Amino acid sequence: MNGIKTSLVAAMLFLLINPVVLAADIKLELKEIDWELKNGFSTRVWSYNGSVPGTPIIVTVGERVIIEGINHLPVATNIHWHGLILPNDQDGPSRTIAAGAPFRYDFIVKEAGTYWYHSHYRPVLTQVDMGLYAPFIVKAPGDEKYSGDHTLILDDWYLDSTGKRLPGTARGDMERYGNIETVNGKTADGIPPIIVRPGELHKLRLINASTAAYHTLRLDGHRFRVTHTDGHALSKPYITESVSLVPGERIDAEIAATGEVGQTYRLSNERPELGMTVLFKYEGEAVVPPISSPFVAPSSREFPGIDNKSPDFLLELNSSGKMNEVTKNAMPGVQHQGHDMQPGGEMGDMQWTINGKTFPDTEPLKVQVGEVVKVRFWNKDTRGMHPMDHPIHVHGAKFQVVSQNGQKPEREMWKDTINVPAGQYVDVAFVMEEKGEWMLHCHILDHEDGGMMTLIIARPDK
Ligand SMILES: [Cu+2]
Repeated sequence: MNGIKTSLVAAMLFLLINPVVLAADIKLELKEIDWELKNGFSTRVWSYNGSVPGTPIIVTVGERVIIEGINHLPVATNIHWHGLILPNDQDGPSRTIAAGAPFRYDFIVKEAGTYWYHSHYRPVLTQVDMGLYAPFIVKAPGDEKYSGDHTLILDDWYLDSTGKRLPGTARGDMERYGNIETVNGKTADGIPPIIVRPGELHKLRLINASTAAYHTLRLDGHRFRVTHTDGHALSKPYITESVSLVPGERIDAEIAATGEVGQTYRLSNERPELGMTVLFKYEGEAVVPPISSPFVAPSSREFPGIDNKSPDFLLELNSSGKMNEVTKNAMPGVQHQGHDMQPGGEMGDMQWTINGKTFPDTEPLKVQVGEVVKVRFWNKDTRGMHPMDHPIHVHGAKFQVVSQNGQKPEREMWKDTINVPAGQYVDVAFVMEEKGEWMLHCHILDHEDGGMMTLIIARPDK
């Protein structure tokens, strides 16, 4: 009895001294497994907790997240919390997890939205292509009112008929593209259908984890109401027939269930023959009245006067025909693990540059914490046979898209990854909230590993 009293007192004292913090404890074990993409068809992958995608981390805004784990992979790695604003020393690229080593991350999630986590250890292409990615969902108040809240994480794989990884690329390009496309690690009839009743309102959280492939999705007979881009709640949600996602991008969209009971509708990208199709099956009684949207649009967050500010930095994106060290090292390192995997196509001959240089020789952007910074990404990569778009991703900040090729966007746009089409320029503006060295790079991972990356160095004083 006394023992119980003592431990109760101890517990109360503990609570008095330590304020109660809602904390999510996540355990992650990185390991190599065989993963079934559909019935009877498997491939060797690297995983977080034995699945691809890895264990989804689902938390609420303001929550403290403690992630502990161990790396059982035969290689070093790290984990990047893509899109989250957090202290620099809690983000992947600033700390390496050696093969066999334990790790711990501890941070507070500041903003609701759809994010993801993935390896950022170079060659990043190898690690993400092997399956090291998973959703990171920060729920907002009201999300529980949706009839269904579905995270769909998109990827592609280049495999032979036995599931063995093929070198190179399935398309006649330099980047690594697959011949099999997946939703949540499953392809074709391996993808479970979404069951829908008329009148329901479903939320889709779309994440493009492909290393190079772009995906444009349509849902037969339905339209998307886009509420978030890259985890940012839109001040003006909009309705569209299709949604496009470049590598690294996320879109949250509502689907109003206006179909008919007994019917099935297909959500597919532009290459349904590769297996990226989710069936929406209508079953059961209609919901009357129809579910209305719980989404509350925030007010505008545009930077005042940003249109007229001239860019603080100009980053010219380009390519040239040389090989860099990361690219050279990527292939032997992977072959050593016995996967016969190589980076995409002829990437080994290419160098992808920012202002004529490849990482780590690129010039960093030196900025002050809290100051508004405007950057122009200018894609000069238009030469010859292979003009390339470059989806540019910034760590540690969300940016306002100020203009695209000199035109103000149709509606307010905040993102952490933006496509910069070949020959065009995009102006963005952001504030770094956390000090440290943050990365800025192309999210076509062949290009990132091939040098198209630099640092944003944020200091309290310049
Ligand atoms: Cu690129």
